[in-house]
Amino acid sequence: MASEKEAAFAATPSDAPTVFDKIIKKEIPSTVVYEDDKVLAFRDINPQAPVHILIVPKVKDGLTGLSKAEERHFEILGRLLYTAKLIAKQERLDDGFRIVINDGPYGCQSVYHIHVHLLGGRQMNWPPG
Ligand code: IU
Repeated sequence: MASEKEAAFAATPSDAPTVFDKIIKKEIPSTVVYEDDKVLAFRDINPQAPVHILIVPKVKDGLTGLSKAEERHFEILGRLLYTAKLIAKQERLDDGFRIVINDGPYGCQSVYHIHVHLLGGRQMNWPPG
């Protein structure tokens, strides 16, 4: 499998449907840990920590990445972060966790459907790579 960096540079930033649409529609299996009418959260297929969960809006509404955010996205952006907090509790990440939103090639974004990474279960390092 290509490295995340290679995948990010190979990805074409666009508003086209992505693999996440198929995961949301359950056309591709995933391990869902949380779902409501607006948000789906599932385990990352290539985990970078003992707990690595992606939290995605069910409707992209132009939000390919955070850099495309507009005022109409305030509610869903807040909901994504609040859901991350709920799942951190559900996963018992009581000693801490990390939230990541990659944006664009330099941010190592490979899927152009905004998503919040929730990482935990080990000591994180700083600065990040
Ligand atoms: P990124 O921030 O765009 O780089 O994150 C995309 C993530 O989606 C990355 O961590 C992949 O491992 C993950 N992923 C997945 O969980 N299931 C898939 O079918 C595909 C990517 I493609």
